[in-house]
Amino acid sequence: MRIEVLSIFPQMFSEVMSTSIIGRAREAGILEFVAHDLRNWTHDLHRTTDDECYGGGAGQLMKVEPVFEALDELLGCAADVGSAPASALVSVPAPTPTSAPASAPASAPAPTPASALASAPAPASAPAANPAKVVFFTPAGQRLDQRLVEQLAAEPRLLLVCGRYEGFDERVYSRADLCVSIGDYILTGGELAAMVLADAICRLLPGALGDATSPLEESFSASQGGLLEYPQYTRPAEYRGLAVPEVLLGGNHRLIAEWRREQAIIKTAQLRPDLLSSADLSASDREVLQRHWEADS
Ligand code: 6GU
Repeated sequence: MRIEVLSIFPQMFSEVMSTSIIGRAREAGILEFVAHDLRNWTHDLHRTTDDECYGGGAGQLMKVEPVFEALDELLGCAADVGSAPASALVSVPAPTPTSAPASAPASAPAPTPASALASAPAPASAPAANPAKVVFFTPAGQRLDQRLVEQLAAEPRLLLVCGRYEGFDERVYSRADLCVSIGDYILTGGELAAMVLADAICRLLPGALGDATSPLEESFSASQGGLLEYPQYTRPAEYRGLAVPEVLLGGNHRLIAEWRREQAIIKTAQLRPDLLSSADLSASDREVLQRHWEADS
């Protein structure tokens, strides 16, 4: 899968997109990532991407032209973005096992040297043959949840457009396939939201996590019927009077599976009862829930 971002702060992505599971997924070629600097599609000396609001009001808006021109180029051109002028890219190269120590400056705001781009491996599928789904980040977007993450993780190519200031000129949204928000609060820009989405997607990509079954087991995943995950424990079996439930210490896998399902239901009822209405519950799950409510009342 290929994820591209369009931002006036492409360097914000360097560390997050090079660390831990995401970094390894990029090294392994499971995830391709490119951060594009929106300022490369400006035409004035100051590389202006914002302007004041028509009709008055505080704050600046993201201008419409750089976004349109960037999308024209990134979506429309026959050539891969890697063959675009180096000045039009701030690529965040995949980390290599031999890469510089963590204390070395992350890829600087300055454009990536052409040599780094030239040496980057050719993407598995050129974007021209790989139409992107264009996602804008805005507090007015569709609320991100695991279901949406799963849908987007199935796309071959995403182009994530991040705004700053008070948002975008409304006309840019005519270029959006989807607008996404990560919650009911206001961030200073869409970059962190884009990283949240990229992180949540990356761990679903086949091979990204060591244990292939783990993304299926946790909270919110469709395979868990939309419940919170059951409680988990590791050694020691008792710590400061806090004991690991007995059933987990025995090796009876059927009993353990039953206990876990029951705990997932009870935990969801206690902490996120709103999830129960859309959860996929069997008749015996409903009995567990009934017993929990009776015991609780
Ligand atoms: Cl996507 N952008 C901004 N600026 N604020 C947000 C958000 C996005 N999602 C929640 N708050």
